Amino acid sequence: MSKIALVTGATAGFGKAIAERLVRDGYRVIATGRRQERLDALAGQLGSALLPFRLDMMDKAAIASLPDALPAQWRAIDVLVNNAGLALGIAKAQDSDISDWERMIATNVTGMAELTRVLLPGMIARDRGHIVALGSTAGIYPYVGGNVYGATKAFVEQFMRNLRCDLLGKNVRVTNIAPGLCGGSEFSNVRLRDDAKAAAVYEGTHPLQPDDIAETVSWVVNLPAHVNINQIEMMPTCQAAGGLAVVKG
Ligand code: NDP
Ligand code: 8X3
Repeated sequence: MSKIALVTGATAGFGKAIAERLVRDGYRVIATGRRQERLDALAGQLGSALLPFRLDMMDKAAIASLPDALPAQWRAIDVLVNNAGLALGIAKAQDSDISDWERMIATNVTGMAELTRVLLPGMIARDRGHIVALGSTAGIYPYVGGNVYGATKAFVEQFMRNLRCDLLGKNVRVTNIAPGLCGGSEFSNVRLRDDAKAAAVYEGTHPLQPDDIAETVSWVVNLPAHVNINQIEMMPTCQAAGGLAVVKG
């Protein structure tokens, strides 16, 4: 029987590319997100290897009941890809909208951690599993306007590192993938709420693409079971860290 992967945020960007790639790799994939029509379109494209399952990462009750809500033949999840997430706004902290902060924390931190918690006992009982998360270079390198978004991704990184400690001896692998600038997704459209400004972010650059992320996920999950990749930090060649800032005068 083929392995089962659950990919959150599979309606766009990285998640869609990861779902497509894992189906090509021979997995059966549970694709989640809020936009049902996109999940249905993906199922139409990928056939019976893909199960569309609507899940809002801010809906605690839906997350808690997820294992029982899945069809019986889809419950033995081998790989969880914690991909769903978002940035909202680029304002400095003092000018930010608190409701944007709440949505980022509810989705990127609370929902991600709760879904992981709900699926871990099954993986431990079956003595196999892999939790993969999409962190970000924003969780490693600070930048102006990154405030709560970057902090949610720092949470993702440290949560994954701590899970490695808790799961030692349980044959459940844990990997954080932290990409930098990546185009070809809706990330900046969602963040900036302006398609022209979103397009301008990538003008004159050659950013990472969702298929680069999918390739990386495919590599880490298909390694032999005794190999655990703890963390991958990846950037496009056109990007590097910018150094520290100093105010003079
Ligand atoms: P997209 O905006 O293209 O995709 C985000 C996905 O997350 C969508 O499928 C969306 O589905 C889902 N999502 C958002 N909120 C919720 C929610 N409340 N419940 C369920 N699903 C939700 O972004 P990317 O593909 O670029 O980003 C994917 C991940 O990678 C994110 O965690 C992001 O922070 C991270 N990342 C992105 C980088 C980039 O430069 N693009 C770089 C580093 C990390 P729907 O709206 O249908 O619910
Ligand atoms: C996305 C990368 O630098 O736009 O997580 O925050 S960045």
